[in-house]
Amino acid sequence: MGESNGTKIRVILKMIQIHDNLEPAGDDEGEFRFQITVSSRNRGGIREETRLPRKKKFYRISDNPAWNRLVLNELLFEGEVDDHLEVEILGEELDLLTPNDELTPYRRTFEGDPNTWLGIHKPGDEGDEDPERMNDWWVYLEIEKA
Ligand SMILES: [Ca+2]
Ligand SMILES: [Ca+2]
Ligand SMILES: [Ca+2]
Repeated sequence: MGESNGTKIRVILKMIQIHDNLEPAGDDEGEFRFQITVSSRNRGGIREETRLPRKKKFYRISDNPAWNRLVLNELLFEGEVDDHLEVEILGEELDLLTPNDELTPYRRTFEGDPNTWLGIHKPGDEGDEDPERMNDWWVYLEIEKA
């Protein structure tokens, strides 16, 4: 096998921030749920799926800049990888009378030495093409050594 010196990491969704609640004007809060997949082609294939919220149907989140943050600190993955990790977060805003609305999918691929991935991946630290800085919502993702 010869692949025994991988790096054990934890992937944590620290916080999200909603900039468009995907509701008609005047409705301050959307009802959001998230489907998250952390995967890797290492170790014969890794796939960890998380549904948030875990215990209720949705989070109510406003897009008012004064209170549009939701602190989560949810562990999405813990395990050993060698040189590849993908994180996908699909957000859905629930509606009763019309089809649900979807947030822009968040997708990021990490490659190379996992030690170079460590830290908080957040909006605004990578210029115009920042993957965490989407038009309708922002993602704060932490990768730490386990
Ligand atoms: Ca809606
Ligand atoms: Ca709604
Ligand atoms: Ca970033």
